[in-house]
Amino acid sequence: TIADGGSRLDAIVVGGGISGLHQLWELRERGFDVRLLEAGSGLGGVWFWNRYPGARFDSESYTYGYFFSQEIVDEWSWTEEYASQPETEAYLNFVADRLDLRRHVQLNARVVSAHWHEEETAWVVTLESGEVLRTRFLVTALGILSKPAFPKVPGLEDFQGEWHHTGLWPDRDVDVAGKRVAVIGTGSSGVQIIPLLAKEAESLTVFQRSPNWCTPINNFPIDDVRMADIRERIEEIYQTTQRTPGGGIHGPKPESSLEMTDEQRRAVWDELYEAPGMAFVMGNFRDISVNREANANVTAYLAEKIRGRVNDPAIADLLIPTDHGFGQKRPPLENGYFETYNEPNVSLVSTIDEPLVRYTATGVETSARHYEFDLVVIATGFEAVTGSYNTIDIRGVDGETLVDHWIDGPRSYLGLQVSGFPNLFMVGGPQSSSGIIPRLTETQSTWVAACLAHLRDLGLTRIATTETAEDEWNEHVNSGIVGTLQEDAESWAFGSNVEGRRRAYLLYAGGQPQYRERIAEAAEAGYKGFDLG
Ligand code: NA7
Repeated sequence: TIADGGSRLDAIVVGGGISGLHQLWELRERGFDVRLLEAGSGLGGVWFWNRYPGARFDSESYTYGYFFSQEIVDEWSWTEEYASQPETEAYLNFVADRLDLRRHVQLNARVVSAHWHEEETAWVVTLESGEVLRTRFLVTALGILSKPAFPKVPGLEDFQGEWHHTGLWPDRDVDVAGKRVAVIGTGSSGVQIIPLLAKEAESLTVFQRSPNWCTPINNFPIDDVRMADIRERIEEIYQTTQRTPGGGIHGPKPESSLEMTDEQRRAVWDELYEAPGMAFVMGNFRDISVNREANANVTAYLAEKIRGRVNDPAIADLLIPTDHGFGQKRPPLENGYFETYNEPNVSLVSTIDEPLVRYTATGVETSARHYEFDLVVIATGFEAVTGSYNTIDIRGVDGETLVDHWIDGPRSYLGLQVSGFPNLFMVGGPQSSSGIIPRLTETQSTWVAACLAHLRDLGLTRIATTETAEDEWNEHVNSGIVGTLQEDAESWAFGSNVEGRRRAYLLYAGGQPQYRERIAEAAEAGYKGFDLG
């Protein structure tokens, strides 16, 4: 190990989700003295915290899970094409046990600060408990959607009923039967939980700010025969995930939908609408994501689907987005979502027409009236990507804070490092993420582990990216999004779901294959853009 006495670790990984666990394994395999710090009382990250009813993958279970370990592939059987939260949480715990990762894991270890000490060439990491750890390298695997965002509506502390954020759901049954329930927010989380709450609640009131272009998930069970087939094809499946922009099995159709007749493209869309998972979203014609006319056609097709599934035309109108076209922001996948609004106990309130004013002791007041609730479900999403970084006091060279460095939006080189923050690596950080996150972060964590091994081989202890390299990456990331249809919509990819948050692009629009190529090139060129010392 690099350790030269004292109690300094070689590396600390912050975050015990699917990305952090893989990073831990990579570093441990290469013989580093590594510890993983996790704020929660269990492993799983997103799949530990988001235990609300209906939480599940909308990418295929076997494309979300790990490919790197033959034992895991051989010994784990997924039971559904799109696994539910309990199954995924169990999977990640199985992985931790099977690969003997737990002895490097510290749970209930919330990091409050990480300060760079140049004279020690080390990060000094302080936990909420007051415990102080020293490490040569620090790797953050904080998750892109992990810091819950709340509506800026006052008075939650006055509400006498029960309330939960979907991203902080308690580890117990929440009693819904016979209750008057509210849901605020209709993104992926809202769309997953709403149909299930509607089945049990006495009444369900959905507060919607913007509707989404939801498409059916068409989930199905995986039996032994299918699981055996998946195992047999695992290498081929993996290779597909490495070629598609989103890291899944669905890639865009190269044909132009505009060159087809209306009947021809409708036939394709009918098929995709019935197909499982992200087929409609990621396996659609390439031109719908870049050409406004092509996009308007598919958007009209989906509006018709919504009208066909919702009995009351006025409600259907409310559920049809008018502020963005299909795919301009990440569409939720649904199971019976639209039909839920045909149920007599379900009502839909637009917070555009009727803004939320405050919570009261017994419910919620809007600009129009007061509603009484026993349970309020807050499904307003997350302070995406950089939100989780803002919860830690991270200080680099000369005490500069990361918050200050990112005041005008995130900046990084390759989404891996930030100038002025030596020996700090991000996996699943800003300016790198897109698509199926584990497919991205596995590339990053392998890269980071190889980089640290390279430094060790050369007897070096410090790696820091330059401002020039950071400027170039910033330019590359931002020029990739300017003028696109995605840029023309308000979504969490720009932080727009959170009122008052400065608009800045948080993701990487170049696709996973290009990203992989870029970071591999930098490493092959002797860690171009980094100063090694
Ligand atoms: P999302 O997708 O960010 O959705 C949050 C939802 O909450 C969205 O409908 C927001 O409306 C709504 N929202 C946010 N603030 C308010 C206020 N103040 N009042 C009413 N409604 C509000 O988060 P999710 O948790 O559903 O999903 C996150 C990701 O997880 C998802 O994309 C998948 O990748 C998995 P808006 O559209 O901003 O007007």
